[in-house]
Amino acid sequence: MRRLPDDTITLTLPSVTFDTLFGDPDFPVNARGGNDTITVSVEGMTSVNLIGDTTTLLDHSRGGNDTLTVKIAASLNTVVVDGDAQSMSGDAKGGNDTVTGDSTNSLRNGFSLFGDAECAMSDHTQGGNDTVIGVFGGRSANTLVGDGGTMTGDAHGGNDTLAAFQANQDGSAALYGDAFGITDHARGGNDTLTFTIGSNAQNGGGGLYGDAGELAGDASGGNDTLTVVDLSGHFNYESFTMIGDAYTMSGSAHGGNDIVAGGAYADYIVGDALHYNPAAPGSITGGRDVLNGAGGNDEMWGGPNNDIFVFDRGSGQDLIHDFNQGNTAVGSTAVEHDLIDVHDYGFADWTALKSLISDDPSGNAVIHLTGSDTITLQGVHAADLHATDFIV
Ligand SMILES: [Ca+2]
Ligand SMILES: [Ca+2]
Ligand SMILES: [Ca+2]
Ligand SMILES: [Ca+2]
Repeated sequence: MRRLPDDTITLTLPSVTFDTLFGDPDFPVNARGGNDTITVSVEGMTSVNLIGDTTTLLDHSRGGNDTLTVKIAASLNTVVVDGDAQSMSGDAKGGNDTVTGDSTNSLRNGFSLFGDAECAMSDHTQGGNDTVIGVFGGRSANTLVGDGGTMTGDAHGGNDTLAAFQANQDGSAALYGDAFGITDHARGGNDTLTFTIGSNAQNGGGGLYGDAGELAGDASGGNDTLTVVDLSGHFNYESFTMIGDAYTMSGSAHGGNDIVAGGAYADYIVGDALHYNPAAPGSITGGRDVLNGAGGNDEMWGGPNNDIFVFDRGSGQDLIHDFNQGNTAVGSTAVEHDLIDVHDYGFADWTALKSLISDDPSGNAVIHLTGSDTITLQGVHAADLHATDFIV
């Protein structure tokens, strides 16, 4: 396999530029891209597409391990960065890239960062294990994707690390561990997604999707870890939708076993998906997820399969929508057994906890953990709960 040279390129693009830049512009089929380091500064009203290797990785081509950085100043820039290519097909493999967008001190600059390819990853393609970093501030909406725009065929997503950092007052980001859409027999990787709220943040938030916007066909989600870290130390408006697999699961999609840990705000915390369109009753299966909304009044859905809902001191007034009912949501008749972990509250035993559970006027069980922390179980009566439903 021909190996292309390693390049180091640093350049500044002036205002009003429309450019596509490649790490390996002349890329013969079945070559291996160089390990390139490319740093681009953009000044304003610039549209740039920075690509670590080439337009399309075909056949047995391999992307290099590239370090791509775009620094964004002024305002109204459009930035798309691909760790490897715009699309990948055949048996192509993406490299293990580090892709960074930084618009900290600028206004209205949205960037889209992809660990592998912004368009399709098809056939037997394999995404690399990439690090995708987005740092932003002024009124921008940003997108970080671990692998590609879409994954079809037998494509496999890499095991990626996605890190969004809100360094300034306003801004949001959507993080997808693998792709916007995954279908056929494609599989998501095991990804780590983190959104950090910086000390200057005031308004923002976003969506963290362990795998994709939609998992369809016979696609499978990976085992992902989603976390919000709050360094602001004071209460602002930041709200997150955090989903272990995908916003929508359809057909015969399968959820992975995910860990979802929210921030100090009112979040949506979801193990598998928010919406299900099964091809037949029970054709969709969920993973065994661990969900922790942390502070704020959170809404939680474990989805199908046996999930664990964890509550630590200061968890707020939370609502579990589908305790032991996630399989029903996809039309499965399999018995499901979710658990509620309240170990952090230090109750002596089940008897002590049971005395704090009663029905609200609508007949939903409410667990009164403290004067300010409660868990409401939608559609479950207090009398239906047992010691085996809890980790005390
Ligand atoms: Ca890559
Ligand atoms: Ca991935
Ligand atoms: Ca997942
Ligand atoms: Ca689940």
